Amino acid sequence: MSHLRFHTAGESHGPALAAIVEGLPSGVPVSPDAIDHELRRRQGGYGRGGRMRIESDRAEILSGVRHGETLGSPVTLLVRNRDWANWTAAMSPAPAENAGDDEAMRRVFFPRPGHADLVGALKYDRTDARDILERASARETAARVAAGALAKALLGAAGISVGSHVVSIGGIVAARPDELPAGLNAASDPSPVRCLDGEAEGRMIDAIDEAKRAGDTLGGVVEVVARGVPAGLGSHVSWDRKLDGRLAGALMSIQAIKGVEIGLGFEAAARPGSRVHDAIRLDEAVERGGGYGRIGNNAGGLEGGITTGQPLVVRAAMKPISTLMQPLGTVDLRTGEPAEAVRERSDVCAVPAAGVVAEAMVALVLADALLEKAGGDSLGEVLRNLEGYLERIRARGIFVAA
Ligand code: EPS
Repeated sequence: MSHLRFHTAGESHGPALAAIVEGLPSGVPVSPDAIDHELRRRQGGYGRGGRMRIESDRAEILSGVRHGETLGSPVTLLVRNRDWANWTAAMSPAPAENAGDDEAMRRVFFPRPGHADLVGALKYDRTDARDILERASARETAARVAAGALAKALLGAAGISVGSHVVSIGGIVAARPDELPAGLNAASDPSPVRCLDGEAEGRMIDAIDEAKRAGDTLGGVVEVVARGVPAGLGSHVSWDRKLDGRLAGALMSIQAIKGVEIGLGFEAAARPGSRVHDAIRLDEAVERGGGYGRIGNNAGGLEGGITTGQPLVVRAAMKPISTLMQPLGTVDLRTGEPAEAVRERSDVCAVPAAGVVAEAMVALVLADALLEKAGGDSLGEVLRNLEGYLERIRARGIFVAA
């Protein structure tokens, strides 16, 4: 991301998480309530553990916003960890007086298979895997969601919305409605698993209960849909400018995400081309596609690394969380002796939350691509640039139609 950049910092049980977002134009409306709404959505979902009863995430805006609008300067967001109060000694930045007390320091010597614990400890030369897992934790995604809320504010001003729903949990697949609701989050958020299929929802909840009883965890698949995306974001000319690659990279960077599909995704590999590609037709109603419509959207709104003007449809597959209450075998990092992996309080299933995180990452990538196409120093300038471009591609569609 070169036009909109962001960084996060913070440990799961440290004082706070932070995000710095750089590159937003001035004049983007920022409502603290809208950021906190996204943070609340991320905290929800059936299958979350005890931590979410401790946290009540809110973003403090430390820079870059004045009187409800961005200034064009870097925006700093801070999300405090309430659980920090219980970890001040174990996570103290200052040298600890009782550093030799492994229990009080909450040191972790039994790395969890599937987590960054072991390879992180090897790579960073740590014996206490807590030095790794605190940052590898999906708690970090709270900062991404706060940053994503700013990207959504920019996109919203440009007529682009980003929503998501859960497609499957633990192998239980939701029936896909013929047409996704226009207000996707309004339809999915009320479901405890953010799923549009009420029947599958019940079975997903039962499966999460069953996994919890068995000391196990469940993964699943989420789908993100962006509407109002103009044709022409991203580019075909170089590998690192292709928007499908940028989206896939951003989604794969989310903790526990192991696969990404765009549109028909892997299914396309099994079909002949005639049943994959979306026929083109003139359709003046398709304003953001320049007057060109499609029969179907198997492409998921992307062709050649460029948006088509159709809804963008991307899915991300999350593996089951690696903290198991019935732990797998591991070794003691101090001695190499066989052991059981650490049992830390954790979630059974965080797939509903992963959808909200995936929305944030998609929004950040799209906002970056929008600024690349129609960038400006103020929101007004961005919107004028976007409108000028849309006018040009619309005129071209009408010309061909005439
Ligand atoms: C996580 C373990 C759990 C989750 C956490 C991610 O935290 P704890 O160890 O404090 O119980 O709740 O997720 C969050 C705190 C969050 O905000 O999403 C892990 O190890 O990845």
